[in-house]
Amino acid sequence: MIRAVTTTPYLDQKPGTSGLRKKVRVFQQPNYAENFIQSVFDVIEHERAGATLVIGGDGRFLNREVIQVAIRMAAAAGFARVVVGQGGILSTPAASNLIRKRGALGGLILSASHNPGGPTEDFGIKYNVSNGGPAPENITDAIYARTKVIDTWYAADTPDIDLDTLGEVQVAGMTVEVVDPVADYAELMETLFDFDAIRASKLTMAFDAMSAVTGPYATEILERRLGFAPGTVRNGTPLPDFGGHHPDPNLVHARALYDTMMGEGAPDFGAASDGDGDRNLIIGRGRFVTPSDSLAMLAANAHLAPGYAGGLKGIARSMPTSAAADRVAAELGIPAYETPTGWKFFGNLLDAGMATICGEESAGTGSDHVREKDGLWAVLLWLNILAATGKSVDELAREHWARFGRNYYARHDYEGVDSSAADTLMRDLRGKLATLPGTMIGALTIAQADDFAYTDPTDSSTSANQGVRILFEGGSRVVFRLSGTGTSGATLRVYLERYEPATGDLDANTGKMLADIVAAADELAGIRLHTGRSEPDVVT
Ligand code: VG1
Ligand code: CO
Repeated sequence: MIRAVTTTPYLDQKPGTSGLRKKVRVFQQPNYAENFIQSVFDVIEHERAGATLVIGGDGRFLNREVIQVAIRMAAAAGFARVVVGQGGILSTPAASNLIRKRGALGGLILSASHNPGGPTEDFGIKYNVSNGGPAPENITDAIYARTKVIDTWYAADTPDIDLDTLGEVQVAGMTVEVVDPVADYAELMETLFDFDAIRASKLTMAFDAMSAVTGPYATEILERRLGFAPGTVRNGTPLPDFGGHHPDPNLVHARALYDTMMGEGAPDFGAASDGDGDRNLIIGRGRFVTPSDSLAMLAANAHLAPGYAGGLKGIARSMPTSAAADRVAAELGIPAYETPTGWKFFGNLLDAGMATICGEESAGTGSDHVREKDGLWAVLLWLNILAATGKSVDELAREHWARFGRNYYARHDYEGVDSSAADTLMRDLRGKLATLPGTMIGALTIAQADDFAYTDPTDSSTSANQGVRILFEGGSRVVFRLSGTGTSGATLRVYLERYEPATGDLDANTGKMLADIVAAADELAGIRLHTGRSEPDVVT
């Protein structure tokens, strides 16, 4: 039997950079999750009959409850099959892979990614389309429009299913298949990388799963299949509140890993991932690699892995990501693309075969093997490169800079800023962009200042207001934008970059190298003035 439940719209269900993210207590309001899921199903009304839907999440608080709701609603919506990860678990890249492998219409990924979890923290729902990637803006806009007028949601009147037992069950005429969340993903990784060479290299490593979704994936792939020592994977059990930690693999929240890698007796290689498994932090023994540099170094060496032996078609990066990858693309003689922040903008380039590797400064790297960024993929590509070259991370980094020059880079985040103060800051900045070119700030001359707009080369769709860029003469720059993934107040992100040519100072302190750009950023945007903050909350 199908239940039709009358509801009223919530007006705050606009998907952000990566799906709908809110506090758990917001999701616990009557009909809140149901309204959003029904809005997704309404937008795909003409395609869903007889189709397959993938469902899974990062195991955070509310994961199981919302999965049960989504299964009942999918049955009412006419789906023929739901494929769900055992225990409700699917990392974001594993979900992307399953959607592609099963020819699914799409998937619901339940995660707030790098945001903390637990009863007082964050939850999220994201819809991915049939290529395995996040729904593009025309679809997220349609979902949002639907949430504003929705009046009914539908669900099969059935009990919860057993999410922990592998196999198939029927829910009101729909098949629900509970699958091993790791198996297909691990198999895909074996096709891309030389597992034998990694095993034979006798490299040592530490992987911090941050009590989030990558635990089971990393344990299976690193410890079981690649033979890394037991205990290589730390915090390997997914917990609903991530052990009370912030599952964001950066130098602040993955501090313990950083200390291990900088300390006595550090292993060769260190890495961490985030809540839903799509990010990666890379630290070699004694050498932190910025995500922007990691993208460039992976692209420069990808041909050493079997999956990329034929070379790359192109490299794409988000606008705030440093230009290090562009230099690699130029040398390889392949196109470089600059997209707005968020993985949804890479999907068309990957589908069209225009780019092979993509990345973001926020610790996201991936390729055309799925349509999401992929934390463990980046770790395995690094391991493959280390095994193939016999070099250390530090050696590879130094050689890279000696060849391409170095893009010193940092991101300063001001979190929990009053929203109207943040809006005023951005508005004032946008208001003066036209007057900036040619002016000097300290010793820096502004060459160009604009608000980044993107036209997708495959379908000509446009996205405006994607972040303010101030480009200085000589290749340095500062970028300002407001986060689209936060759940309280505003987060101002200030991206700082300075290019030092191969003949320049390649082993300097990043803070020192960026000091004049930091000062210029404050002078340009009035950060102290508007936010009352003298220091960022997080520097990555
Ligand atoms: C942030 C990052 C962005 C990333 C997004 C989703 O967005 O800056 O690069 O794609 O998170 O990543 P924002 O709008 O807060 O800057 V995840 O791992 O949270 O899905
Ligand atoms: Co994530």
